[in-house]
Amino acid sequence: FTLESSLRHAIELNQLELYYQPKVCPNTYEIVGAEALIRWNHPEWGIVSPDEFIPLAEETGLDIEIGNWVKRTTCIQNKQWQDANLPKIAVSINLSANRFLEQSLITNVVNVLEETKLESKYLEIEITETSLLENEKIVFSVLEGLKGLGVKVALDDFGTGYSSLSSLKRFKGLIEILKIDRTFINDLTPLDTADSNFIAKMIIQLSQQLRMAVVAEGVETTDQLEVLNNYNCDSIQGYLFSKPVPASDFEKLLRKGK
Ligand code: G
Ligand code: G
Ligand code: NA
Ligand code: MN
Repeated sequence: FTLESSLRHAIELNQLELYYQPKVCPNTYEIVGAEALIRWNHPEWGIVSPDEFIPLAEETGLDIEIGNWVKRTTCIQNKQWQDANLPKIAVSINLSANRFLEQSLITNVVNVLEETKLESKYLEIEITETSLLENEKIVFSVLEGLKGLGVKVALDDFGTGYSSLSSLKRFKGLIEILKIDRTFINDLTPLDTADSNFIAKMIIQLSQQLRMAVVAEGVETTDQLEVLNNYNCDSIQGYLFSKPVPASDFEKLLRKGK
């Protein structure tokens, strides 16, 4: 109850903050994108992880307001970076299944892009497979709506769900980015013949065949980086390059370009 009533006031009290984690090219280290990740700065509890409050927000309906805030704040921030002549990158947001599977998402996104004057190609939406398992009509209608707008959808945590491969087949052309779950990246070895390497390599090749962009999540070591570079992975994200950081720190990274 305490958590819920505090969360209810978190937005108006300015306690929510977006951190940004860069996505970089494994070859040049150039920043090619970012993911926005929410944090709650509580005056007594300190920084609360979304793992702790997003489920509660979803149960109580508070995630509607939070989701709108995340979308709008990301677009405002990205436009601000662009207006400051920093390199133009797409920034992705995470949407829970309930926030993804509603027709109002489309009008919502249109309105936010119009208000913030951000071009649609600079906003991306990350969803997990759970979002794709619901009512087929709604799933297709939302995916097609976003595609029509030019907002790309990324399939997050790829490989961990129940129907990863069939999702790719059913939604071919509508989901344009694939994010390899970090459990597969953890297991990479410098040895090209290890079983774990085959899996990552296969996912990368698969995405290339399907003309999807592929991002490796959770890259923590230079060995992993090297392997992913050899496999021609488009971009990498992980502690090796940077943790998720506050906007001001991310801006410094972006200013350096790498
Ligand atoms: O950044 P971190 O590891 O703390 O994120 C933990 C989890 O919270 C991840 O699964 C991430 O996708 C999720 N998450 C982070 N930010 C948001 C957000 O703005 N909305 C939703 N729905 N989930 C988020
Ligand atoms: O579910 P999703 O993929 O959105 O979760 C992203 C989460 O992964 C964030 O909470 C982020 O903090 C975390 N993360 C990002 N890079 C790394 C990494 O290199 N290692 C680990 N263990 N977690 C990471
Ligand atoms: Na994500
Ligand atoms: Mn993920």
